[in-house]
Amino acid sequence: MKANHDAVRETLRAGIDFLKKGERIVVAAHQRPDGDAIGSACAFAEILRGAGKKAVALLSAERTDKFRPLLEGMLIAETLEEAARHLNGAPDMLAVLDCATPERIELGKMRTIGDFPGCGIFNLDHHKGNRVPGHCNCVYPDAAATSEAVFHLAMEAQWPVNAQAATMLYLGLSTDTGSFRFGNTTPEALRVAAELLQRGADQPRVVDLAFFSKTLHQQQFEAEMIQRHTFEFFDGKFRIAVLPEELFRKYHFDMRDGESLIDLVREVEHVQIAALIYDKNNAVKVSLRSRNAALPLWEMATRHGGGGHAMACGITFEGKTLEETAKLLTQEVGNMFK
Ligand SMILES: [Mn+2]
Repeated sequence: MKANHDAVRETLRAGIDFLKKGERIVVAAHQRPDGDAIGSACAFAEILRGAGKKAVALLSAERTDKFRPLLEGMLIAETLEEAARHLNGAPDMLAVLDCATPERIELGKMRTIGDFPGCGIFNLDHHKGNRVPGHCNCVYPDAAATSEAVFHLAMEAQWPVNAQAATMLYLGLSTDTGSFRFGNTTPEALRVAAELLQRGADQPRVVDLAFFSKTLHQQQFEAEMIQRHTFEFFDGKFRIAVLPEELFRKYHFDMRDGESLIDLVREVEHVQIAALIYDKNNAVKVSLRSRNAALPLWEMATRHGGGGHAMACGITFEGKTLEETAKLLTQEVGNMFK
């Protein structure tokens, strides 16, 4: 957020002025919330309460389970009705955090942004191309996480960030940077992390829950994936995991816990390109990673209707089997090695 500092500051000031008009604020994030969605939403509600507002995070219970020990004492509502009870009345403002599109906002059963008539909509995010129709939009693609943007906003407003909020923001920042390993680990992200630790963020607990914990089933799933469903081509330069439905059923595994599976495929020495493919809703989902800047994937992915970044892409193939998809990808990658 340093690059165009004045412009960022100006947007933050406008955001703060807008938020000051709210009395009862519901803070929502994207569906199937990850660490940044949960962390930034909970922290933002906490910070707003510290600033004298009534505020509550609205999050569905199904995905907060993993981080439950961190969430004790946080004010979280699962439905809009429950949120209104916490606020002593209907909300007059809806803050949407870490969510790039209006369709993806988690607002409880059957609710949409249209169920908030007369509410001011505040949109705070770090996804490029964000199109949530906020009355006030603060979008920072340079921020590693929405949690980083929340911290800057709080500092600009001089709103206190207590230890609990710091822990939540640290959760968001560390998960969105893959524990400060991904390419979005900027000097600014590390500066904010340091500030959060200074304010009492519970780093050991965050790292334990986010990076050193999985269910036994998850670990067994991963072991079987590596042993039986991962294949190498081109002298080990291309490695692909082909995950059949039975494997998911056997270990009751949900791909929502599978964000780091591709890293297991990629991390073997000599691998240049890694792929992971599985069935979802009658289509084949593909995750692709390159470890070599001279082998960017974006062109190939977009040619097949996918997208993403140079080194990390996704594609969805309709009307193909897993085997057909694996064969096609192997051909495509083979051409890249020529
Ligand atoms: Mn995020």
